[in-house]
Amino acid sequence: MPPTLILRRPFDAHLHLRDGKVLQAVLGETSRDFAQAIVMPNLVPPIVTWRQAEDYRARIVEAVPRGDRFKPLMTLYLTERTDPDDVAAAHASGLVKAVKLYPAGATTNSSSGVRHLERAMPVLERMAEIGLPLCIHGEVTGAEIDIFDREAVFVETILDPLRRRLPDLKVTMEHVTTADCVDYIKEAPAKLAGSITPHHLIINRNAILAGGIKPHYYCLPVAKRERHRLALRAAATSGDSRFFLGTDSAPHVDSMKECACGCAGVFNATNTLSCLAHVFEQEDALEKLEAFASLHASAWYGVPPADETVTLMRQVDPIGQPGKIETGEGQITLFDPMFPLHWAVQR
Ligand code: OTD
Ligand code: ZN
Ligand code: ZN
Repeated sequence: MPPTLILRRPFDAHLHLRDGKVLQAVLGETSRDFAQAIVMPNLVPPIVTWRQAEDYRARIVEAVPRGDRFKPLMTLYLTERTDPDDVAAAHASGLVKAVKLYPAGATTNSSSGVRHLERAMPVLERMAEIGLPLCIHGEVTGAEIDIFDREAVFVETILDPLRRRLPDLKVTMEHVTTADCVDYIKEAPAKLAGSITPHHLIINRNAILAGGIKPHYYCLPVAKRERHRLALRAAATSGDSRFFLGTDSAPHVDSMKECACGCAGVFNATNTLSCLAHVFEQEDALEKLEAFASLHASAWYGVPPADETVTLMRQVDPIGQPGKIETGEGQITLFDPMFPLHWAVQR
């Protein structure tokens, strides 16, 4: 019998599903392995209201391939005009599990995001009262700040003051990429957690730039130096419940990435579990994988973990990977970890 891992079906705490043909093409890549996911609201135009989230959820549910059981957990995109009552009602209905803060201009489809945090304070105060988590794309946007420093500067100049002002607000720092942010989360007394992507556990910034420019490794926050990657691996495999999987699987068709101004995003849904098993095995922490991928985020968002399980087996030969998936709008390239994967999800 080959080495086998049985996990509760995982929880992806940060997922981009898009809409239309791309939604149809990518959803099965997640629903095949995952029981549930926190779905990002950065469509064009974004999902801002309860009503929009309800309609988007219906489109996702409609697109789930037959035979898969998948629960989309919805978020609202915070703007300076968001109505606190609408947010509270969407939360009370059970539909919305978090609100997402994109500093305007920080990442893909963030132009409707927040320019002056002060203007969003009434919503944030209400969220602190009702216990609704805020998910944050934690990067400052000022052109004067080096792109590799934008997360660390955000933690110091925005996140820390916000948490001091609203200590009851539950905050998820999304896609943590720096040792600075890992340390900040570990030191926080409460109400703060961080999601970590598979790709930030695997690549450092050399993957993007050394030996030629590799657009499929470009995402935001951009991958950092090796010491940061090692800090992320230590956090993910530590068993600390404040760190959990958020894949940030962010599909873009190849023509949008392989060009003079390619957009940010790594599509990894298809091989996330194989990549994670590889990383956790390397770190001698396979027994911590279920907590990271399936349990910590469920507890944080107050959603029961899945009853069903998923089984991974370590096979001698590398698993076959598609490389690209087809959509009605072009091909999407799958994240290539640059090493052979041996953990196969049993289907
Ligand atoms: N990062 N791309 C996208 C989102 C994320 O910041 C993120 O959450 C996207 O394409 O939506 C990316 O690089
Ligand atoms: Zn983000
Ligand atoms: Zn994202």
